[in-house]
Amino acid sequence: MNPTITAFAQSPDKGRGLARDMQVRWALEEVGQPYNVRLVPWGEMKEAAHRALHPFGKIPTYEEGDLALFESGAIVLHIAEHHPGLFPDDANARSRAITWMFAALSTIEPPIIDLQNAVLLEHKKSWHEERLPIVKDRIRERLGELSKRLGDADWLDGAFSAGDLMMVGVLRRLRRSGLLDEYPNLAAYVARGEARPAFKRAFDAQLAVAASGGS
Ligand code: GTB
Repeated sequence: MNPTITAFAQSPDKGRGLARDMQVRWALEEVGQPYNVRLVPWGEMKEAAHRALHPFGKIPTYEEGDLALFESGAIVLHIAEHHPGLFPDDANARSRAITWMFAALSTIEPPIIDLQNAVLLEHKKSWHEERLPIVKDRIRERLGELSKRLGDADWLDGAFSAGDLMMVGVLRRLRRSGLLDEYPNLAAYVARGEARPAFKRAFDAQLAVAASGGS
């Protein structure tokens, strides 16, 4: 049975692939696993039926038989563990790929989310202009370190893995800020991820939802 994921019926990004079902779609496309999508309207996101799947009332979720998961990282990990294509065969290399997934979500992403909150939610605060450069510099610190580690390599640790998928997914959220362009090797890394056929299929599927108005 094909898994079913949830996604925004009306995504605020209008299909630019920034909502987190994108990473799940991308992982499923990488491993060639067909999937169904249940679109969740805003009004239903916090209702009991959806909260039974996602305690925090968000997307994405993942259902496969009697298994129900939430958290995009956990879902991508599950997909990578059960299909060839996103984890290396070597056990140590696999653990390193998982380490990069965690690095994406727990080291690189938090200051990026902080910037989004600053721009979207705090822009009218008296201290906004003073705080913004501090928030941006925290991101620069992490990007500088990541950029050094990546160097001239195509991917973070050998072949493309679920670690790269999660990292590219996180870094894409920076595009509008211009910060990514300060690190040409990271900008090229993201472009390499976006050029993968599986990424394009996932992106187009998400865009099609926006184009149809979420019906
Ligand atoms: N840690 C969880 C995960 O990784 O799965 C976070 C899940 C999450 O934040 N989901 C968001 C959500 O459902 C969508 S992805 N929000 C609805 C709510 O909280 O009520 C975050 C997101 C939303 C919108 C854009 N955008 O429009 O650009 C980008 C990212």
